[in-house]
Amino acid sequence: MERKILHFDIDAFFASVEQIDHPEYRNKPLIVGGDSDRGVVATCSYEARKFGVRSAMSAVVAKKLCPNGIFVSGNMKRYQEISKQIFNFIKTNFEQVEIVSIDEAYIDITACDQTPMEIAMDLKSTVTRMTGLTVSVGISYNKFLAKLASDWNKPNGVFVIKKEDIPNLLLPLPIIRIHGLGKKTCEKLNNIGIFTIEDLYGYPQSFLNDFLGEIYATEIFHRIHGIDFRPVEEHHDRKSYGKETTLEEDTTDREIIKNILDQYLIRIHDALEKRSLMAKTMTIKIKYQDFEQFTRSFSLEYYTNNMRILSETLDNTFEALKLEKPVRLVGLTLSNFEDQDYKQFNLLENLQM
Ligand code: TTP
Ligand code: MG
Repeated sequence: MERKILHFDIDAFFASVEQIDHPEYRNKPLIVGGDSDRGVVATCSYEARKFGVRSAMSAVVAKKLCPNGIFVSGNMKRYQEISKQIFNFIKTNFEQVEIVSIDEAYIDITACDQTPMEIAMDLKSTVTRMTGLTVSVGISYNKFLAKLASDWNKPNGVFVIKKEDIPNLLLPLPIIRIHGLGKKTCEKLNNIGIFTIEDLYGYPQSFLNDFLGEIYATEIFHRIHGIDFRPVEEHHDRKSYGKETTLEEDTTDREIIKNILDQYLIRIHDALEKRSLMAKTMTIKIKYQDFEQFTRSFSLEYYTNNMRILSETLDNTFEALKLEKPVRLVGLTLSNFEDQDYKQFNLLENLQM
């Protein structure tokens, strides 16, 4: 039976929360995260996007593009609180929910009585009533297409992708729209004249192996043909959570690197919170300009999900790390998990909570 999958994504999440909490920011180009000149943009309002400002861009570049932009450092606690409120509502009302980030979830609505469009409209209006935020919703028969659909007419959009829309709807899309295909891989493909999904259609699956490795190549090849078997999974049985990225420009600047790691920690911490997990081991990964790479790990004596302890661990591990050459890639992983329900009494943690 064909599945019905809904993808839910809050519009300009951190920036929209700031605009709700501070009416003076409304309808203005607002940039969250660019605290200092060394800062990195976490997100920005749609008003700022008109100027080309984007997530993960340096604050310096953002300021150049949008000189009248208002920069705020953000309030992670508040974003987490709102995220929890929304996802608690969703989890209470739907059986099969997979929360994938602080503002994004998949819901398997195959067994629901209402039509997908009714569900989408109800969900959108309830969340807006509850929080003042707008969300975009995508509906399709698998996760890849549902996510593509929620992105289709953001902000405040709803879009349905049906079987008969494939492949025509996919063909003209630039390959960067394929969820899972990174910026660097896209650049490499662009360099050999592949710009759209249609361009990729001319090649066999094995062609992608050189770029992505065989297993991942199969998955991406499926996706461009509208196939995605991944189930909506309530609990990820993962051994680690991590995030890494190739920098826009290689750098020797420790502050830039630390800033990125700090942002990753926030996101990874959030992912653990959502799954009631605590971690013991933190690993920083660095790849130099010449592709030499190394990792530095630190294991605590106890499991924790306390942000303050995790931040200190990151500060100390990073402090001890020597950078000898320009860096092209930075990554952070937390591993060695335990479920919060099995949390042992820990004096240090209890004191710091
Ligand atoms: P996104 O959903 O990717 O972005 P968004 O909600 O701001 O905008 P959109 O309307 O396009 O969905 O990410 C959710 C939040 O996660 C975002 O508000 C801020 C945070 N974030 C970062 O801190 N760093 C990042 O690089 C990205 C992409 C997001
Ligand atoms: Mg979003």
